[in-house]
Amino acid sequence: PSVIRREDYQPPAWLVPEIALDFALGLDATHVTSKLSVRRNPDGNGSRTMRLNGDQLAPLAVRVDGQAVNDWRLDGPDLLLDLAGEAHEVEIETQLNPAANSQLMGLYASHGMLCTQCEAEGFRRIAFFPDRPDVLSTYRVRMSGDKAAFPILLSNGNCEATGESADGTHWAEWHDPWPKPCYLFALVAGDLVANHDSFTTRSGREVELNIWVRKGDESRTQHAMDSLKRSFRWDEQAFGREYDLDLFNIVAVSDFNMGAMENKGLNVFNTRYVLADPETATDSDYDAIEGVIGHEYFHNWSGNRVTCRDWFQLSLKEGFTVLRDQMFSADMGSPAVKRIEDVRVLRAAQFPEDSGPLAHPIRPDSYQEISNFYTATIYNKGAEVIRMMRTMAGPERFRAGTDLYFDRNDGTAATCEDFVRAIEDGAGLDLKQFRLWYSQSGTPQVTVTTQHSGDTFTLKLTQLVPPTPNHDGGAQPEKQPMPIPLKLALFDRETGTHRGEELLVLDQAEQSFSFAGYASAPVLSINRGFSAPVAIDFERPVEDLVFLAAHDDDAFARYEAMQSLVVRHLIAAVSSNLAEEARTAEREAIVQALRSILLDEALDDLMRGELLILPAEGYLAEQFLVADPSAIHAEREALKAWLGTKLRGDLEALHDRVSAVPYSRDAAARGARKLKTQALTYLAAGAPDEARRRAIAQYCAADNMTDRQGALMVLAGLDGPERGEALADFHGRYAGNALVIDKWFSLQAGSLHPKVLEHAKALAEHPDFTMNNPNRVRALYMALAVNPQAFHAPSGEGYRIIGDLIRRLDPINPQTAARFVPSLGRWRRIEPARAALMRAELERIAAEPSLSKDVLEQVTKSLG
Ligand code: DPP
Ligand code: ZN
Repeated sequence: PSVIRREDYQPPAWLVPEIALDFALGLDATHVTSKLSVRRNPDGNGSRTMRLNGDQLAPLAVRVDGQAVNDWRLDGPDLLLDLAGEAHEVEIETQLNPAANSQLMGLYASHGMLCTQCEAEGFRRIAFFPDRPDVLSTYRVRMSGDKAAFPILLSNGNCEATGESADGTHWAEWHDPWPKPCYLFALVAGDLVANHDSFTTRSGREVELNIWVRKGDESRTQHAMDSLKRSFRWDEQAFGREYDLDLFNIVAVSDFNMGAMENKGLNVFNTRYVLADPETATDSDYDAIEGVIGHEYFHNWSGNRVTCRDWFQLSLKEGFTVLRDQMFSADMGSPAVKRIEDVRVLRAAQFPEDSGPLAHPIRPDSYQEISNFYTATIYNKGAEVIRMMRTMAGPERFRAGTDLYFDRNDGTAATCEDFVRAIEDGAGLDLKQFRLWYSQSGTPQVTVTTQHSGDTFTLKLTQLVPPTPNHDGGAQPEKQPMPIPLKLALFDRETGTHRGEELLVLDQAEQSFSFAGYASAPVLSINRGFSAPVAIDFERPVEDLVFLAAHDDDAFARYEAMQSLVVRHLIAAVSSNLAEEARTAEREAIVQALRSILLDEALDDLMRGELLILPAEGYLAEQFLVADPSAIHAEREALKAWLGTKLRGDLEALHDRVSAVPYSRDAAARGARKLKTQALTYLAAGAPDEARRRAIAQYCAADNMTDRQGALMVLAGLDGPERGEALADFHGRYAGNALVIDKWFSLQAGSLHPKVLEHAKALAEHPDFTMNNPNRVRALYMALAVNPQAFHAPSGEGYRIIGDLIRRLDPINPQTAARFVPSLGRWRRIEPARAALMRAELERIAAEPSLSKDVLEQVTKSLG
């Protein structure tokens, strides 16, 4: 397989300042004529040969300056054309079959509509073109098609003309004045209805807003529309960014590989990030919609106005835009809860990536298939890296840095280096050493030891960036220390207060920091707000954790203290380092800590819900060099049961209290709903009969999806006739609502029920299951892959099911298939018997005769 390297970047030999596309639309035959005005790039290598990328395209006709030519040649899937002069007009015709496009890249059909997905390299499945993000063009798009089948015709920019023909077809012409790379091109044709609205920008531009959906779905678009208007306003206020066209369209599509796509002026969304009403969407769904709507809208500046020079710079737009959407959601809701959720996602998805076979820096050095690099590292760690710059600069100086970045790079295809330099210059930071965060992979480990003598408190910190596997010859044998900004506070044990938060930057392998004026040893609160994406190793007395869990005024640090209390207990218990008495004593300490959280009247319920969440099994597994998933699962479940038993009275009282709160979207009611299901989860472990009774009542009384799904999830994990009845009721109630039926699949595949693998196999045969819809595939199989007791069943059956899925899905949709490989790729960190089974499964996949590049890259790297 060929490896693409960052260091090999060459500017394009030819530029395409303008392109005109003409589509004669049909579901199984769409004729495309593309007219490229090309110009030799003065900064290119001067080659006469223009490379036009293609992917399964055949040129039906090639014309240069109006004359048919036949001296073009194919180089693999690409078309090469020699051009003599400085500027030419190149015209190529191709024919596509959208209905046969199951990969969902390029132009494809979904429920009778036509739509496109071009990022990263889908445009080359539509037209021969230099498919690279540093070729920016203005687009003119004409499309024609059957008016009855495709009454709505959309593309980027503004609609400039429409018309009808006598034969029942109609046409539209769109023009996008903003030059863009082809990955931001989009076209949609179908029978759609819109929620129409408008927004007036701060300089008085009136923007028409439309959210297009299939008929019948329009009543579920209001939350998305409200989120969109809040996004427009927020970006003006927080980053000074204003929208730049008179029209902003969103289209919801049910067959979609990603969450959503930021095409200029025409965002295409997975229905799951658009459609919501209380009856069918949970509170988390509402939050996710707000976050993704914001994310895609914010790309208009961080991604579209300033795009990426090449795909190695992906984090330039994605890391920055994730940070922007996190800040937006924090401002719209609870910053404390949002921060905790974001860290939980980072630890669940990115830390394992960083310590596994697919580790890569946020700016990778090489790839085989770019689709595999839309990762938690590029997105979430990328956001953390930029967040650290903001922490060190402070909000105002950081804003000066981003203003400078947008000013300097507007209209260009930029690099991560351009971003860092703008922050350096605009914020007045020296980021020389900090650039290591872009080139080194691996989660740094910071070890903390403390000393108190006289009235001085001393902190000794060491950092280690662990070695990570390096593929394609890009070895990084030794890592260098990086600047790690750590927020900290020193608490007085008596008063429970501190003298103010400080920011330290640890930038050497080993460093000491002293604090005078502490007659008695303070309690250290470190990495507050998760100021750096590192793992902290700090042996400390349990009392200090209990103290911080009760007193820390930084919400994240308080959560972290609670997590540490549980994590250290479970690690010791799993490693069988605990005598029975010690185990009981530690469990009791956790009972006490949780009880004070349950009873703390100063806490709001959303935050209380965060503090009650036990560390995930995946995160616990990460704490071991080699983990035993059964032991972790058993010990964690046993702790849950202990807590459910010991706290039964408090949990029942809690469930009673929150069940009385009526439905609304305000924070108090959302907090109540979060706790309702959490109380049931603990009770299910400690007092299953009581939990069953309450879950049935909650299910039947539910007037919203959060309560109904939560109750059903608990019931799905328990035995008894009610389980089947409730599942059947749910399925019948929401038949035909694809997003809700996805939940029905997920909660069975994700359940604690001992027969979950049998259930999953039956679900794969259910008439509602299909391999052709990525949401449905993920609903069943991703839920299973992240369900530790199912996936890691000692028989290896969980691995087999995921392995079979990858092999069957690869020929249909390689991009989605490849997403399942990392779960098996973790084998080195799992105990030997299971590791052998996981590895065997990867080998079975590798032995398939014609694997996609996507799956092949992930499998080889996972085995290598
Ligand atoms: N649509 C994906 C995202 O917004 C890729 N750009 O992150
Ligand atoms: Zn994005």
